[in-house]
Amino acid sequence: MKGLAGLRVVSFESRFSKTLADLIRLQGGEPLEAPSMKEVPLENNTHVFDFYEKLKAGKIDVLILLTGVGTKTLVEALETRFPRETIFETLRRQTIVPRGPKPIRFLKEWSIPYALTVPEPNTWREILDTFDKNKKKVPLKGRQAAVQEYGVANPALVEGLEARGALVLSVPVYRWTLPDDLGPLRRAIQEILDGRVQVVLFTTAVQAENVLKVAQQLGAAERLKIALKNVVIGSVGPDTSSALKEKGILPDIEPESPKMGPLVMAAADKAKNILTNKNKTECAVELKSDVMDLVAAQDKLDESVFLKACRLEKTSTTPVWLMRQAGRYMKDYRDIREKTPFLDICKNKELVAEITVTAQQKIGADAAIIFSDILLIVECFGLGLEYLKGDGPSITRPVRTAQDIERLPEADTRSGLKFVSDAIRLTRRLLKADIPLIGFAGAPFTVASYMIEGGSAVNFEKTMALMKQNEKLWHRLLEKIASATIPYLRAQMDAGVQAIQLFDSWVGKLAAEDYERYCLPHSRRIFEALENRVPTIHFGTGANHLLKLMAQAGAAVIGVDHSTGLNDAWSVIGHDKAIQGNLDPKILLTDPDTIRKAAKKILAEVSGRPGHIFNLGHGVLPDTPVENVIALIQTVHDESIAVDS
Ligand code: 1CP
Repeated sequence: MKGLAGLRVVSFESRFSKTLADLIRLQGGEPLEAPSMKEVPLENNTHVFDFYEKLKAGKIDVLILLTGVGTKTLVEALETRFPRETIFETLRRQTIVPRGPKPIRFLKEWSIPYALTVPEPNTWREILDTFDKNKKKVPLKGRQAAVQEYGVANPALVEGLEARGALVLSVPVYRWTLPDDLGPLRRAIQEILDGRVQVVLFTTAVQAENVLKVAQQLGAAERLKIALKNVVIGSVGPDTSSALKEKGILPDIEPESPKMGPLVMAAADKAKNILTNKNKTECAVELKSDVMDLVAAQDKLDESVFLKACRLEKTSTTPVWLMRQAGRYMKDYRDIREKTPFLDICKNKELVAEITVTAQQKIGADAAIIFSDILLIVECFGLGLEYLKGDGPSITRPVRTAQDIERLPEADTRSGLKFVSDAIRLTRRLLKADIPLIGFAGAPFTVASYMIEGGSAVNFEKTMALMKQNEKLWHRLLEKIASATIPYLRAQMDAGVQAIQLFDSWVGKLAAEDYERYCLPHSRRIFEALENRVPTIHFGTGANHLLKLMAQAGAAVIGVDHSTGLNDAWSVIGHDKAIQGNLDPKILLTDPDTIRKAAKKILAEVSGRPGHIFNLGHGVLPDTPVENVIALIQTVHDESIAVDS
């Protein structure tokens, strides 16, 4: 009798998925292939190249290497453009601080000296202690530090370095991300939760993280960990096993040789015994769950016209939603606003959910955007934020001087903006199952402009002055904003949004070369950190001259305003990206006939090319009649041009 006969075996392997499935079949098992990773080409590691340019130019004072794999991958990425020896020569001239034995092993192999040794257990605390003890040898105050990250960022370390006066450049190195098609992985998770899987096989360390990430999107990460206790867990080798243990998943099987063949043999040999013991010892957890529904709901969302268009797939009708669709033009909102100050509304999940859902339903939009504001993050920096009726936002203590920026605390957006995640969870439950919910944040430039100007601006004089007069300080500010925005957006994804929009509303004020130098790296860092977990949209106004550069920041969809034709914009950003736009919001102040004509013109221009999300060129204006908005949405749905391929 073959060892895996009668057992259903999940494999998370990606590249060699078929091979592993065959090995499982050879042992009589039924394989469930659930690829959980996608390789990111090394040459796409843009952060690495930006960092290397600075390194060569002598702009990095100290380089901290956090992991062995990351160090190796960093060099491999650089090798796609530069000869190995040149890279080593450059590195030999640097002050390098490796965190522990793994990066040291590579440095020794490559004959690259390092300045300090960090004692065990090599956490961020020991790294900071080591710097404290070696202030003379490797000072941090006023120096530029670069931190190589692999997989996850290390905010505690960055914060500690900044507290010691260093400027910190994070250098994330990526090799893997989630696969484009998450369907098989989601189904495998569902089967595990439903108790229909007996064995799961992990063949690399990254899989543990990715599987839990996807389970989390389904709201089932904790339940998955519990369900896995009833399943035989096979791990290919020690690195994978320690990644699993770190996540609270205990491997049952690890073969002597870390390869797929021996892993399957070991599973065939031991799985049945382990299963018998598990069923005896661990009281079978209640496995019937509502995850089936969660997965079905996720499938429904994935098939929505909005998300299909984000993925450049054909849709039956052109999806449409409107920026500021839940704002002051709507009586339902004004009634609530009469009684409650704006910030109080934003912090009340019931009101947020009500406003978001009512607006989407009333106008029939194909997506909802969570009711919130791009400036709430400013409160987490302790700057004081007010919304005065009719006057827009006002920041009580704007940042203007070096001291103001140095003093900005590390903003803890996960707890400071927890109310946004709470509101997202509630809104998700109240929205119709096939209506995606969009989360958002302001892009670093636009948020910085409010922080510097103290409120809405016309010419952005103070912002421009800071940018041009003190580049280091400018980058420090934008880095701080980006560092706060990343966990904020991750929290929104964890809470259940299906897409993210980054508003860079005022970035069009910048010349292209300034955008590229002062803003692009920070926006790009945010998109990269989101790792394509959901589709991303990148929007700016008056930014025609920046579209090509904005597209390089990494969003899947580019939002364009009404000052350009969609096809022209598309040819600049490339047809591998979806496009969102672009009716002039002033048209909505006219009458239904005029609106219909204008909408049809845009639809005719796009003529059914997949990947168009209809929207305005900017937000709905406060004086817009709601009937006009309804007429617009209706027209887009009725007049969509479906093209057969
Ligand atoms: O449906 C929705 O879109 C509502 C949710 C939402 C969003 C996505 C609000 C509610 N604000 C935003 C984003 C936002 N906030 C942006 C980016 C979009 C854009 O460019 O319009 C910007 C620049 C802000 C900043 C802001 N907040 C302004 C603009 C001020 C300026 O400089 O011109 C204003 C007026 C606010 C307050 C605000 N935010 C949202 C509402 C409904 C209001 C009005 C508050 C009130 O009722 O008094």
